[in-house]
Amino acid sequence: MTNHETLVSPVGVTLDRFIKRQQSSLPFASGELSQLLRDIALAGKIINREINRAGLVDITGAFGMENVQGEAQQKLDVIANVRFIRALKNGGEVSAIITEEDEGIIYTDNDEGKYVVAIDPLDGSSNIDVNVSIGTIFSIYRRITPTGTKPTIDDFLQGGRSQVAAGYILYGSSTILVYTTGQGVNTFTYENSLGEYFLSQTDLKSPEDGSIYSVNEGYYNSFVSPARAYITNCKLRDYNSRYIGSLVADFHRNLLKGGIYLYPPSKKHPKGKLRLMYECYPLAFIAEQAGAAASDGYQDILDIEPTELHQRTPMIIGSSEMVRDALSYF
Ligand code: P6P
Repeated sequence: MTNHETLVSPVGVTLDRFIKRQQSSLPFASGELSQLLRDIALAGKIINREINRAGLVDITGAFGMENVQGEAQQKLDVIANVRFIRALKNGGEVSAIITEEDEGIIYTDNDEGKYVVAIDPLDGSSNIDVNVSIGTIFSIYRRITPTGTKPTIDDFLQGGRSQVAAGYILYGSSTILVYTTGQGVNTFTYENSLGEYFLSQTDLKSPEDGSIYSVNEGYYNSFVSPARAYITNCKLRDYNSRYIGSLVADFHRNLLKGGIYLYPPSKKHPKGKLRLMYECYPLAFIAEQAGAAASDGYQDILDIEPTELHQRTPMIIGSSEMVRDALSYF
């Protein structure tokens, strides 16, 4: 490879430049979706800073920074919710939002906005205040109601295969943005000192098989029997058990290394705990784009008919061979 070629290798390009390059292949390449992806990336930078700073303020609390002390008192997931809503409202491309933090549809008053967004602003709530990886999950639809009118619930309940883009931001040892627009999965690593996301992997493909399983073993006895049978077999096969309690972190590790994550129906969550619109649909879109799979035990997650905004579903997601094997127990 000549020096020139190494200089133009895609890895290392900034998110902005990458989006510009991809725009020609984006559906409805009008620039609005590109701008929307930038708006989400910006909100991710702000949340990343809040997460890193909250601990500091908690410890010292005396920096006297304007209202930060107040914000630090608030739970970080509430701060994340406010930041994402503000970024999407100011961006102008989104006409409505649903979020795990609010019961109803949030209207941005940008009725000309062509897109609606479903978002879990900060997933992994049990880990938020104890410095364990957490994440943002987002799903983007092109609205089906006429622009210029007030969006309706129908704009959200289009079904998983109508997503035009989906992704997540993982706030871990480094902050990573992973998204797809239906042309493969690309990952970006955030460089704090430069305030930029840099392309780290293009067209990521997940290993077809693996030996990591992620499930809350504490609920073993309350899971449905097919799940118990599969989990028992994972142990008999000496699989590695890895469960962080943050779906984004478990999903990302399994996507890269090969593995399976399960949240089956249980006594406490007979329909499963995870939310279809802003946890399962987006991760299932990414999984399928990366050659992995996602099911509720009986059908692909992306084929589940949505009926309500905060609908829950069981989910089995990860390496295609492992999901196929797990489904043989259901
Ligand atoms: P449990 C976090 O609340 C979450 O939605 C996922 O991120 C995580 O995998 C799961 O719930 C943890 O749930 O019941 O095992 O604590």
